[in-house]
Amino acid sequence: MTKMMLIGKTSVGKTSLIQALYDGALCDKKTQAVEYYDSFLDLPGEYLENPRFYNVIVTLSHDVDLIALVQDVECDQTVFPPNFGTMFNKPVIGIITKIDLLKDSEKRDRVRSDLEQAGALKIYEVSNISCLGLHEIWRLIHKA
Ligand SMILES: Nc1nc2c(ncn2[C@@H]2O[C@H](COP(=O)(O)OP(=O)(O)OP(=O)(O)O)[C@@H](O)[C@H]2O)c(=O)[nH]1
Ligand SMILES: [Mg+2]
Repeated sequence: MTKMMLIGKTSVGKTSLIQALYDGALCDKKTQAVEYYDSFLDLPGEYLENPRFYNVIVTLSHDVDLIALVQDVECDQTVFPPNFGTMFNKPVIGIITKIDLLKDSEKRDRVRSDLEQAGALKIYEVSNISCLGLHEIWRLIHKA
């Protein structure tokens, strides 16, 4: 099974994504510490928001196979610096969450472009509410 690290700012829906995949419920509490859950390594948003923690993220990345940069579709300003993904010696993908809230496709395109500039090679769109796109994430994890 592929191990995936989820990196994204607070409240983008990282923990909810894991919960939606495993038990269908959305998350109702913020992540306080690094948490391992089956194939996922879930980080509190603060690890990305404060560059002081970048070295911790890089160290944790040694334990995983895949890095996912997570941003929600409503996000107006990215917190991923350009080429952020080059810090890792691992493949990097992007996940756009809360796609159920999409009203303006230009916004989605902007988020897509943010993730591409940060270094995401492929981008997935998901909703943890409608479950749209979750099967693709599941397939990534279960790829041999
Ligand atoms: N509309 C919508 N809301 C979502 C979705 N996923 C998560 N949420 C909501 O977004 C909020 C934050 O979700 P979390 O999963 O806790 O976010 P997080 O990225 O783990 O946040 P931190 O643990 O603070 O880093 C919760 O109120 C969720 O109900 C989604 O796909 N669509
Ligand atoms: Mg969380």
